[in-house]
Amino acid sequence: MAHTGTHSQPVRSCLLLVVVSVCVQQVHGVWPLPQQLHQSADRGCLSPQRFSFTYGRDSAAQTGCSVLDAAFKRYFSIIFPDFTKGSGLLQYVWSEPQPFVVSVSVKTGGCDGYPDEDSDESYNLSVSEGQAVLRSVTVWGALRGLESFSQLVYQDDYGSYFINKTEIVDFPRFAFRGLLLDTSRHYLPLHAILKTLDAMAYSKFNVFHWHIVDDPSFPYQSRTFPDLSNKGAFHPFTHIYTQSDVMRVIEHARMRGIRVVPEFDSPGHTQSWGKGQPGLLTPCYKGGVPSGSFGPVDPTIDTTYKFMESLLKEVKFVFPDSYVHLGGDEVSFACWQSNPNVRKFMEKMGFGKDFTKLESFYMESIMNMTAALNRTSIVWQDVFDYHERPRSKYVVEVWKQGCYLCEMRRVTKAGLKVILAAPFYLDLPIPTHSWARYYIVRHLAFRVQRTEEQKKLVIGGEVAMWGEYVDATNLTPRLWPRACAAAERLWSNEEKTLNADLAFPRLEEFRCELLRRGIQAEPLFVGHCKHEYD
Ligand code: CP6
Repeated sequence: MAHTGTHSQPVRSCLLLVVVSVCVQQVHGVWPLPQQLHQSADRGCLSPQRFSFTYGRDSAAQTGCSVLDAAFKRYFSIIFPDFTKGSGLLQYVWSEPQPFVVSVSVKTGGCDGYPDEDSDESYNLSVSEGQAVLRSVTVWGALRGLESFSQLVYQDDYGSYFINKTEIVDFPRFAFRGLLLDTSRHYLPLHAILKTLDAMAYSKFNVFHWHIVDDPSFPYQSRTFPDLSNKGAFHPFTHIYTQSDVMRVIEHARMRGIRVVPEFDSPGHTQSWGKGQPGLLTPCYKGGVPSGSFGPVDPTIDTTYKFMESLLKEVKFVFPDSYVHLGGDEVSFACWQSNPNVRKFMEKMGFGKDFTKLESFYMESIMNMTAALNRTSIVWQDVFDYHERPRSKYVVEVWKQGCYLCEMRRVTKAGLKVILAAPFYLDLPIPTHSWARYYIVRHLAFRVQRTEEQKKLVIGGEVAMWGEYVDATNLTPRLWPRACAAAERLWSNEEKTLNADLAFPRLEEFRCELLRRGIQAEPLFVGHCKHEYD
């Protein structure tokens, strides 16, 4: 069982000069809750001078493994921030350092690859006197185990570091645990994205959904179509992501076992493309003449498909993930309807007056292109709703609030994979204490007609930080710690984590840990952290 309260412990001070100590220690928990966690009151101390991570003798990865070499350094600094920053020396002067070794063994190498939808993230962690043994199948599992290990370490009032004897067996409930950032409504500087990736790793999120195009701006600097950002970004030099920025994001994410899934949303949400790609958007008509305004991408002309094909080829070249998000949401049909060429095309295709057929025709074409490039398409639920009998396999993301479980049932019944976003909007400025709303979501509660196959098709969920009201000034406190609630829902065993009251003290403690790591997470309620941070 996880210990979440305070526990009296036998005095086992690390100090040679024994300080009179009222030894009421809090055993540090792990967020999100591991599948199995056994902790004992026995504890040992750690000192930064005698602490090391090493590769186990039988490990397929050894020194030189990029992902784990970097993770060892990162987690050393996270566990011992004082030591790394060069302050807090006093506490070590009197101590007799005990060696502590964390031995990490992975079954398969693969240090230079990317995490993907089939990556095994399971790990076993055993912490005992003077050592910890971490075993996993892949380096991605080892990263999850290192994160849990780092959360088990705590400091007493004198600054000494401790860890309790602990056994963890852990694996994720869902393979897809995403977080969406919208860099179109507001530009987010690179450092804000990188910091979000750091915090994602602390909560074991593993997919960064980069909503990179929308009506207000297009900050992605395309190799093939540089005018898209030259003319469609808020500013052509300062508010863009260059190819090297994108590579930095992908590498920062890879180092943390996080996939980067870009969203090139069309045919709607593309006003910003119109400026740099004349002829792409549908001209809207008023009173029989062009009104001067433009609607969604024009699905009736060949040049549109040539453009999308070139763009998707570039996307395949730049983004290594097997998934590409193609959007397809919230297409307004009024402009298409006003345009005589579109109406003629509808007639020729036999679509009658049903514009959902036109959208389906367009989406199917670009999904076929994506499949031909060996990539899996994700689309917003609108695409499925317009086309319930899918001709090809794609992944559906459920975003409409309403009866989202009904939609999950329909999508899985049609044999498609589904990701749930609807209950996880974080952009709206509702009070922090509403975190429990995200916590109590039950993905699989569509009991009517639910088969085992359907359950397997629910691959995960995603928190969405839409950008209308969010930029780098308020991103972090609006995301954290509320996103952590969803993170636990997506990682942990549902039966052990349904009670938000039980989770509350653990989440408060984890929020303090985020502050300690430099993530400006909002307070959940009245209270204090053991150390104050600003
Ligand atoms: N932007 C884009 C949005 C939303 C969508 N697409 C959205 C709108 C309302 C809600 C949630 C999301 N802001 N491009 C829909 C997927 Cl409640």
